[in-house]
Amino acid sequence: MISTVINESLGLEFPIFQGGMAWVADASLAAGVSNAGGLGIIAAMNSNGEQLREEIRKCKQLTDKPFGVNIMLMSPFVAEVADVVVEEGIKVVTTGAGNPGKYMAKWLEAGIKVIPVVPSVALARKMEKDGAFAVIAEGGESGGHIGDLTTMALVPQVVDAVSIPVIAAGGIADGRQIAAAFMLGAVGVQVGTRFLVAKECTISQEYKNKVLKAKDIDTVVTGKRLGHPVRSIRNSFTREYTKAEYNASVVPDEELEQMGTGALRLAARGGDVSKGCVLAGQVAGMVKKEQTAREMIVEMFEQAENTLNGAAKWVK
Ligand code: TUI
Repeated sequence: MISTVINESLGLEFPIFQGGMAWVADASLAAGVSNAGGLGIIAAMNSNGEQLREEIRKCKQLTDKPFGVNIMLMSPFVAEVADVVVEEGIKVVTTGAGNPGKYMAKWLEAGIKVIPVVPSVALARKMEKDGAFAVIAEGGESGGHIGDLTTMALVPQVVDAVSIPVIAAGGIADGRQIAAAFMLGAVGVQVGTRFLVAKECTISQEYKNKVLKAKDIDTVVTGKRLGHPVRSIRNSFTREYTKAEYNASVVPDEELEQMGTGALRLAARGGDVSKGCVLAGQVAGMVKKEQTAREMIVEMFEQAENTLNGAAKWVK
C-alpha cells in the first residue's frame, strides 16, 4: 500500500488527483475517480457560477467520497465560481493558469484546502506563504496550458523550496512514473491524459480515439506567441494555427486568439478532432486502453509499489 499525507489528510484511498481538465472534467469523471479512491476534480473552466453549482450537485449525487473543483484563473467567470465553491461546501480547490492570491483568504476562511498548480519555485513559495495546503508542481509534459520546466527539473526544486506537500503532475500515466515522482520528493500525483479514456469520461469517442492512437511524438505546443502555450495532439488545427502563429506580419494577435477560441469544445464535445483542439500530454503515446477509473488507479499503484519495492536492487 502506498500512503502519504495527501491521501491520509483528504480521506482518499490513493494519493492521486485527476487533472481539472477544461471541457472534460465533469461530474461523471470526477465522481468516477473519487469512487475509485482518488480525488476527482470538476473543471470550472467552462462554467459560469450556476453551471458549476449544477455540476457540483450532480457529483454529490454520484459519490459520497470527497471531490474537488479546479478554478482556471483565466476564466471570465472566475469571481463567481470562486464564491460557488464556498457556498457548496467544497473541501479542496485546485487552481491553474495564474496566481490565486486574490481568492485565498476567502477560501481559507471557509476551511477549503487550496492546492494551486505552480510552474515555478517562485510561485510555489508565494503559495506556501499565502496558506496553500499543498502545491501541484506541473511540468511541461502535460496537456493543455503549460509552464517552461519539465517535471523532472521542477518537482525536486519545488520540494526543496517549500515545507508543504508537493504533488507531481505532467508526464504521469503509469506506476513507473508515479514511483519516479515519489523519488523526486512528491507525495502525490495528478494524472490527466490517462483519464481522458476512462469509461466514466464523457468526451467524444473521436477525442478518445485520437489519444488511443497517438504516438510518442504526436503532441505539439501552440500559443507561445500569445503567451499561453498549450500542448495538444497534432492535427489540422495545430498545423493551421502554427502557420498563422509564425506569420506575425500577416496574422494579427486578435485573429490568432480567435482561432483558438472554441477549438477545445469542438473536439471534446463536438467530436471534430481535425478542426478542434485535442489537448493531451506527452504520455498520450502510452495510453492504449479504455478502462474504468478504478482499473486505472489500481493498476498504476500496483505497478508503483512493485517499482518502489524493486528499486533497492540497484544499490550494491
Ligand atoms: O491550467 C492548466 N492547464 C490548462 S488550463 C486550460 S484552458 C486554456 N485554454 C486556452 C488557453 C489557456 C488555457 C487548458 N489547460 N494547468 C495548470 C497550469 N498552471 N499550467 C501552468 C500554470 C500556471 C502558469 C502561470 C500557473 C500559474 C502561473 O502563474 C503566473 C503568475 O501569475 O505568477
